[in-house]
Amino acid sequence: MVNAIQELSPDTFQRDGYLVVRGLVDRASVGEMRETVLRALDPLQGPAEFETDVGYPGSPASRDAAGGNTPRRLLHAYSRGPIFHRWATAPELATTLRSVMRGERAEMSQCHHNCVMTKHPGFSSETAWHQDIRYWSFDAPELVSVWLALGAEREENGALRVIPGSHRLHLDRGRLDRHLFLRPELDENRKLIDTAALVELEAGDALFFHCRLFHAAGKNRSGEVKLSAVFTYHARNNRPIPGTRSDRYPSVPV
Ligand SMILES: O=C(O)CCC(=O)C(=O)O
Repeated sequence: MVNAIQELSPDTFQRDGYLVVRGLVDRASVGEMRETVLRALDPLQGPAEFETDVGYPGSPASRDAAGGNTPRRLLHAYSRGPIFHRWATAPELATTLRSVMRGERAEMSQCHHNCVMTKHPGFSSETAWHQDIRYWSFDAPELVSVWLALGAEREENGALRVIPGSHRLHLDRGRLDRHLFLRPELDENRKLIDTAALVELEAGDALFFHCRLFHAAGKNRSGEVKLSAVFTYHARNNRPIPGTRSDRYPSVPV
């Protein structure tokens, strides 16, 4: 299911905090993932997070409002069928992760991401600039997420934007709002945001990104749902802090 990785530069990952591997997953496997997800969307098979749960700009005000039942992500993707099982623990993925984790073996966290993003036209919301690590608790803030596009991702349908190198910044607390999003009204944040790059992907492309990389995404203004499978990995020696949300389920060695 996973195509050989032609060339991969761990140095690029360490410098930019992300890298894109084109055509990583073959067409048939992407098709099987899409079918599994579309079946789970109609009728909706939980657990899911709804747009209204996050309250981001553009999300419906409540479950009773128009679009209030729009799922934002299908949770527990790892448990949603063998195709996700195989992808999340694919040996080729393990090799790539090992190279960006300085030689350590990777484990997949079942507690974070482990989802399929389902960005719907009409009722999707905007995700402001944030670092995923903000609510995660591990020995070290060194996790890597793998975002697999199950269709084309463009600005129009809410593709991710990233701030290259931002995983290496140490920002004063005042640069972030109460939910730990970058405060866009501050000049110094504006300058940082102006350096952002749009990550355009095709089906089967994968984005590897660091948990401290600032990223954001817009609404889906196209006519079709955008689907992306996202799993998060930590090195075997980087443990979740006992008793936290990051420790609810055991990690899966890859
Ligand atoms: O697709 C989006 O809206 C971004 C999602 C995201 O950044 C996240 O869940 O951390």
